[in-house]
Amino acid sequence: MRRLFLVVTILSMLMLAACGGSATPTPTPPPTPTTAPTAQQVIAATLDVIMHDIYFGDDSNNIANPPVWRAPAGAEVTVNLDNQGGLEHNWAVVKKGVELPVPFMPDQNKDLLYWEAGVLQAGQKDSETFTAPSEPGEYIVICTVAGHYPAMQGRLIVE
Ligand SMILES: [Cu+2]
Repeated sequence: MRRLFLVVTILSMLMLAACGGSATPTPTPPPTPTTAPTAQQVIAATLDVIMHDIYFGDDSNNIANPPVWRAPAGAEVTVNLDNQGGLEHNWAVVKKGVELPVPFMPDQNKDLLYWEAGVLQAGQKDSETFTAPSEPGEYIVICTVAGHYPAMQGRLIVE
């Protein structure tokens, strides 16, 4: 009986030492999530732009029915441009909230643009990349070639 008491006493002392005796408690690690997030997530978007004389996309009435492209805010955007027209065309995102002059003059009004792909010759294809605006909202897209806006326009929705 005495021997059993001794064993129980030693065991409890050992347990106390293991649990509470340590001066610097080791923090319990947080539970490991089942799906670990990647170190850096790159949000990307690809936009297809078809250019005609003188409108974007399928509907020739860009004023009443402007084509819409979408991109997440701050995303790396790849723009695949295809000029199927017989004239030069551009695809340019206008800064948010600016008043666009009619006609848009590519030389004088460049500072109103957030980004432009650059002028494509008739029949030319090109791929360009830019970083989408960090501010969500609706951005006007225009062709900067003199006289093509407002006939040739669209919208970039930043989400
Ligand atoms: Cu154009």
